[in-house]
Amino acid sequence: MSSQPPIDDVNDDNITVTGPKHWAAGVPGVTHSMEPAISQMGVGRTLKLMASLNQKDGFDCMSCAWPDPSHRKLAEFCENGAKAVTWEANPLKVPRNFWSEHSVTDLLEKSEYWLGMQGRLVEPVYKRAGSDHYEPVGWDEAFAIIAEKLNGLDSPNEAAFYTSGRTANETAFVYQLFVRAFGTNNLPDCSNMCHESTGAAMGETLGVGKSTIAYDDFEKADLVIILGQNPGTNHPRMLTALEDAKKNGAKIVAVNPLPEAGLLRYKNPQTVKGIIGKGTNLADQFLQVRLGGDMALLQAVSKRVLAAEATNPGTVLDHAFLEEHAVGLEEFAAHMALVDDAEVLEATGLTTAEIDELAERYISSERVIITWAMGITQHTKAVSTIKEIVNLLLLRGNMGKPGAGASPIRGHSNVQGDRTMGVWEKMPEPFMDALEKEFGFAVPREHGVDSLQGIEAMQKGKIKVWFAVGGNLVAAISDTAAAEAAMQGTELTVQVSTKLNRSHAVIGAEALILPTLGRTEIDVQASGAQFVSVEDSVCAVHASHGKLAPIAPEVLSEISIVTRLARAVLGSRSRIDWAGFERDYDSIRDHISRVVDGFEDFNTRIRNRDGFILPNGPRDSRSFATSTGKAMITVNDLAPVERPAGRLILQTLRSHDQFNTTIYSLNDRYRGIKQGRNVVFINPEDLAELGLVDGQQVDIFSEWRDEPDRVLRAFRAVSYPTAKGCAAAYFPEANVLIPLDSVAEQSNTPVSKAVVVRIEPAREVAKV
Ligand SMILES: Nc1nc2c(c(=O)[nH]1)N[C@H]1C(S)=C(S)[C@@H](COP(=O)(O)OP(=O)(O)OC[C@H]3O[C@@H](n4cnc5c(=O)[nH]c(N)nc54)[C@H](O)[C@@H]3O)O[C@H]1N2
Ligand SMILES: Nc1nc2c(c(=O)[nH]1)N[C@H]1C(S)=C(S)[C@@H](COP(=O)(O)OP(=O)(O)OC[C@H]3O[C@@H](n4cnc5c(=O)[nH]c(N)nc54)[C@H](O)[C@@H]3O)O[C@H]1N2
Ligand SMILES: [Mo]
Repeated sequence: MSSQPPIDDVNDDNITVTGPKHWAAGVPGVTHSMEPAISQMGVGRTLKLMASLNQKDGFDCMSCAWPDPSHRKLAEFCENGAKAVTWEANPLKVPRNFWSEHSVTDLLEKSEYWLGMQGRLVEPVYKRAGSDHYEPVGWDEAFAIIAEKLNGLDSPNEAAFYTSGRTANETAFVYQLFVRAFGTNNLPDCSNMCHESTGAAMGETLGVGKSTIAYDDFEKADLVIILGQNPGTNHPRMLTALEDAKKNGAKIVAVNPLPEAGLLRYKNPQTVKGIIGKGTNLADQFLQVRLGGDMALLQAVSKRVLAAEATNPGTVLDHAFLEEHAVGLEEFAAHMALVDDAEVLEATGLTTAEIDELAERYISSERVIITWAMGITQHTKAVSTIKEIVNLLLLRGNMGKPGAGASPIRGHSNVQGDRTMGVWEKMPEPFMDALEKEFGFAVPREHGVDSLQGIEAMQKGKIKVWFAVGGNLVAAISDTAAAEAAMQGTELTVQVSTKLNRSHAVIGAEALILPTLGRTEIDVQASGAQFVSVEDSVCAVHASHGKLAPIAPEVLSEISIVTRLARAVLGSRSRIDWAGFERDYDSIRDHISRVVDGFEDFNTRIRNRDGFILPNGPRDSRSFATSTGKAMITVNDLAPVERPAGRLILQTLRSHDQFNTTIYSLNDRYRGIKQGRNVVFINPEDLAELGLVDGQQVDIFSEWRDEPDRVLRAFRAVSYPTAKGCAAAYFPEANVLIPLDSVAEQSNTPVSKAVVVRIEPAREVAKV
């Protein structure tokens, strides 16, 4: 299919490969984080920022949704948080002559890395139909252009309004309110590509799509099982919580096709031992599972739990819990009896002894937490796999008691809060009723499009306007070529952004870029300095106060942009006090307190230094708002990932130096890669079987149904200890390989962790 977007403009001969590291963080982590910050921002700005990062009167780190402990350390941030902050707070600006010097065609030739390095966006720019250049435009004119376009559509459903998970609660609330007042539920967001499978599985089985534990539960657990997650890179502060859990006697099991550095050993930069010592061995058991093998593994463990109960009746299952709070045990037990051991071994690539050991650990632990992230959610059987996580936990009552529960670890720092605030194409009816009651307009009830359906609707010409608060959809979603063509077929695209990315070059006939303040910056409105709030992975809501002067006086906050847009688009059609929202964010919080469950008295409680924790039925009272009113043990049919002969299963993942589509550097220190990203990690036995050698240039073909192969050319094969039959390459480069309709059942999430690929020697060697 069509060619790949430009990847790094580097000479592939510069790539150095030294093999995986077995420990994470420690002093190198700290120096790695501070060096770029100090060199890009100077000592003064760096110290000011780092001293308030994740502190109670400071701002919330925008890197991930890992929660804050209530006793915060002086430096409550990690290497990758520091990178994210530096990336935003670097005072470099995109200069005005940039727009005349670089055409859109020119920007299409640039890599994500180059685009991100151009500095902060500081003025609105507009690309007219027929022109190949953006040009500066005033704010009022920009809003007028959008209003005219939106109001000229045949139906509000011809526009879609995307959100990336950095958007704060207050912004998300006014944004969804504007979109629904405009008349559509087309509110796709990055969750659709992220934890959507989690929401679907947990919502159905537990009645809540969020973590059922609190931060302190980690230190109370006997066993923490980490499935499909790379905390050393993506949630580095989680390693401190795991270390604390270990100190209190917990055992840790990591299940992953890759021996990720942070899962094996951790050197805590906050302790002397971490700085000069060997650090803490984290995983007591490492299970090198095959891609997509987790569902089989979970079923095999549940089968052993049930077998142990049969041998010693009354001693293994938590009968009191099951009788009072759960349904479905009998059907589940009957189904587990049919689990085929040979099929499990094939799907997981593990040995019987390894699975027995995990089952024994589970049975002998009174308090178990299971955490997971993208290694679980981005598979065809993701929703079923998460239901199996729930099943396993329920069998022994690991729900709603200290030190136990299901803990999806979120990605973007406020992706969970955005959902709570109503950013969802299919918000439940009670929320819509509350919104209607509060604001007195007819809220549209027809479900909107998710991210993938948005692309498909563009392909059919049904979506003509794409508006995005943050994010980089064309780079983040599957099948880059198809997604880009779809986006380029729209009439108007609008990006509200801090920095340039590919989505500013892959645009509709007309396009606008609206620069906005980031979380590090002070947001002053008519009533004074404002703050916003976020919700972390364990449902804790707290305030975030910007600390730096805005990058430029013309740049508007996201709330200013959304409320001014609402006024321009809706005019006298809307009786909502948008100007009042902009003037004082407390007025937004007043409405939220009446519309969103758990936010009563929001303005008072958000001013507590610790914020507050949202109610959670399973966690607080073992109550489950499901269709049966009980926790649901479910029956799910196993369908392991099939690997045709001579093919590999490829996962796409993050390097240590990127945040999603933002590339901080071309290195991946923990995996021993420097100065390049065009690599594919392959097990040495697979390399030999394919007749390839380490370091060879290869082409990667993705085979899907009877469609022509998708291809990624001139990648370097890296011999790496990944599970046999399983390869890995970096996202977003490898997204060209993921077919648009390869999606998780029920959640419609792209299957980014299991692409069937054929790997061949490169037809041409990369340009030097
Ligand atoms: N620094 C930094 N922090 C981030 C991000 C970032 O890009 N950079 N992104 C944020 C976002 S939005 C998210 S969603 C999270 C993502 O956090 P992660 O989910 O940790 O991110 P990935 O890099 O996709 O890593 C997936 C992990 O799952 C493993 N895996 C893949 N497939 C399977 C499988 O089938 N089974 C099992 N058991 N394991 C598997 C991979 O080997 C890898 O270790 O991180 C957030 N935090
Ligand atoms: N193949 C593959 N694809 C994946 C994944 C994968 O593992 N593999 N992971 C998926 C996941 S988990 C996710 S969450 C999505 C991510 O998808 P997105 O959320 O759409 O992508 P990001 O790269 O996080 O968006 C980065 C952009 O956000 C803008 N930005 C940054 N800060 C701010 C801010 O404060 N305000 C505003 N308005 N804009 C800001 C910047 O312009 C930046 O370039 O990607 C998904 N795609
Ligand atoms: Mo994510």
